[in-house]
Amino acid sequence: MRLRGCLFLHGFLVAALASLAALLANAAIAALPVKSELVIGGAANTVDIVQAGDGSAQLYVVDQAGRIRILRGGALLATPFLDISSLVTFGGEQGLLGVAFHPQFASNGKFYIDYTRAGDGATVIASFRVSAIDHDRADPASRSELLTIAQPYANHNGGALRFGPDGYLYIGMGDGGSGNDPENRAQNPQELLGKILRIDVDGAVPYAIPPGNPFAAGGGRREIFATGLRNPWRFGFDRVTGDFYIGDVGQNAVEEIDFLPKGQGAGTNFGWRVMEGNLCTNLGGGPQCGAAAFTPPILTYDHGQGCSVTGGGVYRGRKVPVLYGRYLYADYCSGRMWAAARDGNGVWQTEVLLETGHQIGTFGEDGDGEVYWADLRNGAIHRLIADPAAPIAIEYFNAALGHYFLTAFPEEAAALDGGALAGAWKRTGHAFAVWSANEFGTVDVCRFFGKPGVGPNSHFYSGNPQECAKLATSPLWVFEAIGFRMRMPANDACSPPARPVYRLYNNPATLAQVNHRFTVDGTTYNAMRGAGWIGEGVAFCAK
Ligand SMILES: [Ca+2]
Repeated sequence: MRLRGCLFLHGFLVAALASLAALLANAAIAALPVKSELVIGGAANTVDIVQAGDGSAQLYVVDQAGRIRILRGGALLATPFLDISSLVTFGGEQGLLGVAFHPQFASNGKFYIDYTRAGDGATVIASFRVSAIDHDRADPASRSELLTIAQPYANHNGGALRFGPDGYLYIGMGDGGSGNDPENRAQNPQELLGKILRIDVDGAVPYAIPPGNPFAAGGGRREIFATGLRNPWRFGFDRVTGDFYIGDVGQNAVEEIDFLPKGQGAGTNFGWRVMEGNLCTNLGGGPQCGAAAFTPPILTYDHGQGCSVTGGGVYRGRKVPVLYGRYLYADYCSGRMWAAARDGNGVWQTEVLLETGHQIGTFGEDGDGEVYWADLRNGAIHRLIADPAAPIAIEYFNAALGHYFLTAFPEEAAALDGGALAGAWKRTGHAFAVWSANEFGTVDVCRFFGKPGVGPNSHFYSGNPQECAKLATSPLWVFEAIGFRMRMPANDACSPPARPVYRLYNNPATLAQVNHRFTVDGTTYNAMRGAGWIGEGVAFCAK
């Protein structure tokens, strides 16, 4: 018995779900159980929040006016880590705009900044070293300019700065400013404006060109990595997968998130100024709108929902398990924050996570992957936390047993986390929200495990009462508990905002090796299918 295809819906249940769907259509959106809490106020003009990757718990907070301050133990150190305010033109979209710490910062003390300089407002990429005698201070005398880029207008300076998984420094450059890229710079390979640049800060002084850059051998500026961007204000790499997410600010109509899988995308053209998001601008100046030469965004929203996108990162922390693997981004004007992920068909799905009411100018991550965001205007720094009142099902894996397990019982999770139960159970990071017992339209999910020595080496969950009854009388399975409550899918789909929980089983040689996994993460579902597991579609719908 492999339980393949044994999730079935009986007629009465389908009918009940259909009438339920009508009822629920006008119900309040059930958001993810995530809240935001204030970390600290008074950090003025925060445009970047970065950790140094050196194992320390502190964060470096960038003040657009030209200072970097250390946030440690819930307070900002009084003396700035770096103060270059005298070197910076500050105001509007100008100032100190980004910082990135060298991947070997712990040993070489190097970090890099992006600012618009005093006088002409040109972009400068410069490196610094931490002080040899005081690690809470940068050495101002260590400043070394790597790259200077003239800015024809005051706006659209980009400013994002991050090291990629390839060890190269990625630099976000806006199209130079004004409106509609009047000199068509983003499509011009002889211009550094309107691009993502990529340089090798270790290969030469001041830098070398990575051989994979599209114009490394000629045809355009050698620093260019990707083209056709309007104002890539914030971008970031997924610390687990290495995938690259770019928030590119739109003109008057559409905001967009662009995406490149790890190690791919050198030479990608993201379309501006021929396209704004998925729209044709009719400005011309490059390939035809909609041409295959352009890589479209994975996510867009129009100006009914905001006016300026702030790209974030993929949540990889532990404190908000339901966000694990989700890409977070926000709008500066509306304060709306979204969480996005690919479903089991590989299609990007997004949902509103929070209505913050704040002018979100940046996201940041600490060393543990916990996510912070800042209000650019009032200086407040916040972080995302789980709503402790909302139940979730947490996934564990026992590597020795090759066995996945889900629990929504807090006492059981505490016992597993504490090592009180046999075997080395570890959280996978994956989790999903479950419904409370009294929530309308939900069903009990029964939980079974394979009878030792007889049944599969697996835990199994079902929201189908007939299936629960069948397993209860099977010699192969032992009933454990009603694990949690879920809604059931209709035609293998969940009615948003409920999200599908996919079921997989491996393809074993013997019954004893059968193992099941239930995951809300579409990327994981597809990756496991690619690795030979058998996908069984949507088992139930998480809150
Ligand atoms: Ca674009």
